[in-house]
Amino acid sequence: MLKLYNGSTSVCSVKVRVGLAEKGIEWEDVLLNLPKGEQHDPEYLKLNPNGVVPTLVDDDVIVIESSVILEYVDALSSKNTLMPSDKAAMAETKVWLVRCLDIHAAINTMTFSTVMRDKILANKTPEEIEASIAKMPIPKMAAKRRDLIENGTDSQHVLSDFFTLRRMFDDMQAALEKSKWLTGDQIGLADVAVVAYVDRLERLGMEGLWQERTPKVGQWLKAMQARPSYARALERYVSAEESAATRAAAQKHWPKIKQSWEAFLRQ
Ligand SMILES: N[C@@H](CCC(=O)N[C@@H](CS)C(=O)NCC(=O)O)C(=O)O
Repeated sequence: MLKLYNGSTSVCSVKVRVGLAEKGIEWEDVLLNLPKGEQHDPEYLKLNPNGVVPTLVDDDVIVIESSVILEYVDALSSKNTLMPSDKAAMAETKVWLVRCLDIHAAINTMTFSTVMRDKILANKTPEEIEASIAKMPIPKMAAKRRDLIENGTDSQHVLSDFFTLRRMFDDMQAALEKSKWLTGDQIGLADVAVVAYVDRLERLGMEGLWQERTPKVGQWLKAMQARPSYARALERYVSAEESAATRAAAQKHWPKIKQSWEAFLRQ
């Protein structure tokens, strides 16, 4: 059986779990405790030298990068094919998969400049924080984490990632004005790849980012959340209490984010 090294609430883990559930493929979870730093264990680094989840192990094949894993999983069986067969839709899908790298970075910024920062500052000493950052194998990621913890929502990353978010919402709105799903009338790999990121923003109480300007994003999110794959990939990993606590913790950040977002949109 496929083995998925992943994190219960990690967005790119959710993304792959949604894909597996949409395909109707069973998998075995190996859940890593990310706040504890299990992704930096030397044994795990042999599977994923980037020190991140998810990693898929299919016998002797090791696949990293959530978008690549999604394509791999889709190719495993011809049942519930997610990659569109239409050439233009296929190209659009691949562009969404590439864009996920930037989208992930933006979602990481919104999460770590707000609730994760609060959690880290409340539970770790400065020495412990530095020690966990020092274990991150990619210097660029470590520098960003340090910056988000030092500066929170004042970090330079928040403003620069607004650009990614605005383009994502605008392009989603345009696509969803044409068809029910991002690349056509059937759910596809692009929908599966993006849903966890938008869902995370909603969990952070940031739905105000799309409600007025790009309302199709919210309708699409609801449609994705109503699918059985969402319950299989997300709800069974995160309790209602945990979700409510995250939303409550995020609430205090929204006024500042809203103000900066509106200023950014006026530019
Ligand atoms: N581009 C990678 C990003 C993976 C990634 O950053 N994963 C996060 C969780 S969503 C992680 O493992 N973070 C661990 C850490 O920050 O130390 C992918 O899509 O697989």
